[in-house]
Amino acid sequence: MMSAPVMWMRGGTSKGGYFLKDDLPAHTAARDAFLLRAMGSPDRLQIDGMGGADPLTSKVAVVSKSQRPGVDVDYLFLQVFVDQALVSDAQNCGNILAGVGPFAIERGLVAAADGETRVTIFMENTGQIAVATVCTPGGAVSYAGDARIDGVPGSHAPVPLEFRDTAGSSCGALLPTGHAVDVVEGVPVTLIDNGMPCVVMQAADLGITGYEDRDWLDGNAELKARIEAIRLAVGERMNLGDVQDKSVPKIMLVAPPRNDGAITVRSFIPHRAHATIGVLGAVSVATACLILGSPAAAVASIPPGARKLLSVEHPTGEMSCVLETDEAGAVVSAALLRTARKLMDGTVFA
Ligand code: NQM
Repeated sequence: MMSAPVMWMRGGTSKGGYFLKDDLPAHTAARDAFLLRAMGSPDRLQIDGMGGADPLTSKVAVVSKSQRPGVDVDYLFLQVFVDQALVSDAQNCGNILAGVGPFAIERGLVAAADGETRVTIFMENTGQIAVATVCTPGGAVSYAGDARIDGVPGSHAPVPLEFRDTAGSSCGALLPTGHAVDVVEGVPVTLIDNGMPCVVMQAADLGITGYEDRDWLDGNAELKARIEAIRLAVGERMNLGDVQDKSVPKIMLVAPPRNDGAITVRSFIPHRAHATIGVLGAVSVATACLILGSPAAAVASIPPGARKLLSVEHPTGEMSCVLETDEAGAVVSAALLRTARKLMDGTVFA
């Protein structure tokens, strides 16, 4: 039996194990075998492990002090599949990212200032930078505060996240095919990557309203088969290769907003419906809303000005993205509010 020190944390609307890189096996195959056993995968219930029987609670952050100039820590995100023996680094995760700053301070990788501490994070999955601001009154992390995010009960300390260079994070370009619209399996879609590779299409084109709840979406085998066919068809075109065993691209089904937001989204990540929406997924969908002629732009309600607050409505509320655009209307940065909470600090056995 192997064991490793770990902190279990909620990051945004996700939950997982946060490890120091040096505390995990150095070789990828050994590391992945350890994480599968720690989470209890493959098993639908993850009964023999720490995972929560949901892709949103079967996540891992691997954190180390960075050698890069101007960067505090390196963060590798790993998705541990629930019912398959797969661990994937082919996607990033902006929700788990919310816990990385607090974790790095708690483990002594970053010195805390009195008040708040900005932590610059290199996201290894995509080679890009995020800046998280962590509440550190008296030089110690505080998780208590007044910030609320939909999908998480109660209020917690705010963890604002800023992204500056997310376009083409995994696909090499914001629009990997160079088109605002491609038609795949008869459905008009935008293939886009502003931090997360996404296939954005109108829910109505799949015969649903886009206002259904997670359980209904998860129970609809016909819909799921249709979107999986679209997903498999676009992998190569998005420069992601064969995506059969990958958790990207994500599927985003959009509809007009109902609660004064910019757009409504139901996302598949990619085989289960998301309870809310991913952080970088939301940034990518919000960016798609600004692409003229796209299926998202056709149903979105966009505020004027170079700095836009876009509220992305999801199954259990909304996520507000602040997008900065340049003179040409291209998105140059994105910011969002998340919260995080330390749940347990100890040793996991596998
Ligand atoms: O898009 C789920 C989540 C995510 C990813 C997923 C995320 C992001 O909500 O940045 O946060 O899309 O698999 O944690």
